[in-house]
Amino acid sequence: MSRQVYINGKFVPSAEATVSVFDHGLLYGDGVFEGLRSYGGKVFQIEAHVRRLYESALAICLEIPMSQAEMCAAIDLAVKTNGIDDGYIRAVVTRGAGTLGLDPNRCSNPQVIIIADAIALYPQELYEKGLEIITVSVIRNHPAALSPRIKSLNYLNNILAKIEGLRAGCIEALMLNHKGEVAECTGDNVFLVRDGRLLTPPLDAGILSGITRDVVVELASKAGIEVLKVPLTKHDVYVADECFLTGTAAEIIPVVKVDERSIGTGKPGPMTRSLTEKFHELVRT
Ligand code: PXG
Repeated sequence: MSRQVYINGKFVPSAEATVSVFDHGLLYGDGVFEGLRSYGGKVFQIEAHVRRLYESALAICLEIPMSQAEMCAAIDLAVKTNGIDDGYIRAVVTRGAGTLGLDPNRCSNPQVIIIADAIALYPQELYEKGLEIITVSVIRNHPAALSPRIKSLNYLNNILAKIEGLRAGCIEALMLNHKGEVAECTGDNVFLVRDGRLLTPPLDAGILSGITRDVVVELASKAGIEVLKVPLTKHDVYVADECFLTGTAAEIIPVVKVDERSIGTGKPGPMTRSLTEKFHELVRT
């Protein structure tokens, strides 16, 4: 179905929504993005996503030519204009067209793009049975080289990890950081359950500050579950009672096997199930 795509303040049919081949977003991955989701026509955690988009932009010295409130309104409008209930929204800001050189000061026209579309969900079977993942050799970007907290248009680090995972038959891949600690998956944050407590790597493990991660931490805390943001090793994963991933697209998805080792009982565990129920309740209200 042809979508109306927001580009620089206007809605145009998707075929006409184009950017220049001189855009530094294309030439260098110089730009930032967000992936959001709508439930029943309402965009979930819109302020948090827009805030992270502006923080990513700030970190790469990219000035977005509209306010956060205007961005929220434009995202809402993109969902309404396309008549979307349960959908996926991609907000992109590129550095804009410049010269064939790195200098961002030669780009004067950042492009603001919002695409609202249907959501492509993981098969339901994966939620019931759980995922099998592997640890890949590609480590997460060193924070001193390119902070994983920036959701930039350069996702090659994650794509290389995803390729390695896919070639091993896994749709998600576990990435370690430069210290060998557990960081995150290619598009999802990681949680473990051990002795009734919830464990997840801290931000300084070099990960994206996931919005679903924050929501899950809050749901768990409200339910009286102790949550620890602590450095984790592969060993911690292997001996965990439960493991699950969180992300805008995946929501909460159980992991039952890591590097060919069964996690816990080898089936989605009770805390994963209970947090998933709470998450579904939250997004449906
Ligand atoms: N880590 C990374 C590297 C991500 O890219 C997450 C964690 C989870 O963050 P949120 O804020 O979504 O809970 C992400 C987000 C896609 C897709 O199309 C990927 C993400 C989000 C939406 C869609 O694969 N990644």
